[in-house]
Amino acid sequence: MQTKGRFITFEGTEGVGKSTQLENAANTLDQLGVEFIVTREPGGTPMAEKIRELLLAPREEPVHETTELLLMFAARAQHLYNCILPALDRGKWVLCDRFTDATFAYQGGGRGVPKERIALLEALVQGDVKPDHVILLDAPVETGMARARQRGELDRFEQEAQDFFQRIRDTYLERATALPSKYHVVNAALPLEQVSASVSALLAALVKMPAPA
Ligand code: Z5A
Repeated sequence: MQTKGRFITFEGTEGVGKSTQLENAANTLDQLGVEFIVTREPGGTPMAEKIRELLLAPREEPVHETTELLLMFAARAQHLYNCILPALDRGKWVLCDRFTDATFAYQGGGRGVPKERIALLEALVQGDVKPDHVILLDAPVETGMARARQRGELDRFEQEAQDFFQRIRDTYLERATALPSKYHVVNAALPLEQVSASVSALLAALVKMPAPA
């Protein structure tokens, strides 16, 4: 059994099933005897969760794209150094609901922030720390929106229009195409049992793979 920690992130547009699949992934790793933590962005520590509240709350004051970008990375720094890295150092796997790919997709693709600017902050905050594997749950934007909207009140991001989420989906898929060894695209439009089976099989394969250097 491979015991060295791995950093696995779950990404996708809203409502594709990240929370559902994180639960499934946790059950799978439990059955495989792997020690892990489950966490999320923005958030994951008490202070980063406060920043999440600031970011998600609908508000009348327009939020400048630079404010949004810096708050995402402020929360990430807190989360990375106080939660993710200590867990990896203890040999645990980290299953994280979103990470910097979401910044490239939402603030980059969605809001139009140049990706070079995001890459600068990524290097500043993370150094060379990046996820070992990204599980990209991909589904047509309308499918995810319909699922998410069943939940009731919409947060500040969920209030955006469909073309915002289409640019986000396109950005995720571009990133996945550019680095297929790291990004695992799962068809999240399929029935839940099939998506869960794909994610579980993927994790079982990753457990058998040697840990990245
Ligand atoms: N954000 C950002 O802009 N920049 C960043 O750097 C980061 C984040 C890190 C918070 O994220 C917001 O922050 C997010 C991007 C931004 N905003 N948006 N949009 P979040 O992850 O907390 O919020 P979310 O993306 O909106 O996730 P979500 O709405 O909670 O959806 P989900 O976790 O992907 O889906 P779910 O809750 O698992 O499933 C939704 C429903 O669909 C639920 O009823 C399930 O039972 C059902 N479901 C799930 N899978 C299936 C299948 N296969 N078939 C049928 N029904 C299904």
